[in-house]
Amino acid sequence: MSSSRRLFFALTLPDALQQQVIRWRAEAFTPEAGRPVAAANLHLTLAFLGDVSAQKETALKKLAGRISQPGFSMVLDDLGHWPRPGVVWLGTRRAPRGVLQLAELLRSQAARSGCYQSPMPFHPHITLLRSATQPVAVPPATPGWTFSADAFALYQSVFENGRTRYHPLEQWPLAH
Ligand code: 2AM
Repeated sequence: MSSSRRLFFALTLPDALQQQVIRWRAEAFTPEAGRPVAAANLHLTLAFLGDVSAQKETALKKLAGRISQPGFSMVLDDLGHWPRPGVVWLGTRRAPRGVLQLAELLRSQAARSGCYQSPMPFHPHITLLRSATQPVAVPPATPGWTFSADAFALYQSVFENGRTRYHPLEQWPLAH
């Protein structure tokens, strides 16, 4: 019997940066602003795949393994609030070409493999708060962390015991 899993490609935040972000977040937002994403769940989605069969997952992993791209760095100097999905996010004012190229490639491979891709333009972001549907006082600036990406990963989204967790399934290096 074949089963499907809910998958996405993403950049992993290094542990130290996850900790810095959650410490800052606790000061920067009131508890009413939204529901904080757990430190271990902080990531930057490159391509959302939805529910994927085992066969399609194997094909997508093979395609991902053929990607040869240099790593890149980005300054996390942007913040925003999308009231409709109820998301407060951390991002960058100047997305490096590397992140746009990698996302474009993964998204076009996903589309060609039959995974629906949103027509909305890719906006690289790290979701900080969810259920943020009311107006939120967004701080004027971030500490301006630098995030260096030297790999990307395929994640499974698992909902168990009332919470969502993201499990890395496989990781591929970005060349130096
Ligand atoms: P979000 O953080 O902006 O909600 C796992 O759910 C990841 O995939 C999250 O980063 C989420 O983005 C993204 N995601 C979930 N559903 C999506 C969809 N339908 N289209 C694009 N991205 C989605």
